[in-house]
Amino acid sequence: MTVQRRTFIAAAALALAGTTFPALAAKPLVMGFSQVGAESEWRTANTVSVKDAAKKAGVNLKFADAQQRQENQVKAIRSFIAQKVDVIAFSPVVESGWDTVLREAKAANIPVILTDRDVNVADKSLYVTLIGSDFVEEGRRAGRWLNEFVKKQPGKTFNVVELQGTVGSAPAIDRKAGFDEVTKGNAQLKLLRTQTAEFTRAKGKEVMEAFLKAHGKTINVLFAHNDDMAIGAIQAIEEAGLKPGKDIVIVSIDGVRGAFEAMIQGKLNVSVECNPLLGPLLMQTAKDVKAGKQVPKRLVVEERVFPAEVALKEFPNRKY
Ligand code: GYE
Repeated sequence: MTVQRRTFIAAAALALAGTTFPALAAKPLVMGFSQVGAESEWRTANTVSVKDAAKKAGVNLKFADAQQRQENQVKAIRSFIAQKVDVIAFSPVVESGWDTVLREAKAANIPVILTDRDVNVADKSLYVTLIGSDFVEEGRRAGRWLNEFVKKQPGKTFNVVELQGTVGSAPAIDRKAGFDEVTKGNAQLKLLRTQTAEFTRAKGKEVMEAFLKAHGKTINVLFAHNDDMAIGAIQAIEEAGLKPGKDIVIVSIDGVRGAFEAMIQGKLNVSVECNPLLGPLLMQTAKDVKAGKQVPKRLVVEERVFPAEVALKEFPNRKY
């Protein structure tokens, strides 16, 4: 084939693409995504959801794992700015300390979408929207379940220990606030200890061991800010010769598969759902933002409460 003929065919193909198949010619949206880490089952499901949704939506995803460190997230965001991505999305490990880097993104004209966790910035124009759960409401739901539970044993006082999530993170702050709000007037509940276990199983076990050493059988209730810490604590409780779910009532949050398994075995009493499947809504929102559409400042996902009694029936329907 001559050079001229080849050029002609290429030009004709391009013209065809431009007219008949515009999708082939369109440039894919490039998204830089900074993930918190891989600290929990929830986080793993969230990562899978984001990656799968990007593939399905034809979004070119640049994924960075921050290993639970804010400085890694700041670095990743700066590198996304340098690469001139179309949209930056991230799940901020903690709430504060984002003003400078978000101002840099704004100066570069790159829209920022928050997923899962909120930031604490004075200038709300530094991000377009936050897609995720209402963590205060999740904390309230955990507290309300506990209020109902203790009501069935009037006159009895319940000593509570609490495992908090990552210090300074939106879910740790908000879940505690929601739980405290609905339980503070309950004279049957007494908070013995509260400490962070960083949303991980290993830390959940370690901190629960310390709680048990200090307070032993006097602990009646554990409130864990996520299922993974509760699952770690269950091991500690069993190793101490006690029955999780019976000797110590356990309330946690997320509704991941591991929690359902623990509930089916009678070791966990309730898990408040937190939906990690944010990928499809994130991709749609990114496309809308890029197309110049107005999007709501807050997009909240629907969630439920799963007490142990329904765990077996609900298990086959669970997606994470
Ligand atoms: O509950 C926990 C994870 O930010 C909602 O982070 C998320 C929380 C989730 O590590 O398991």
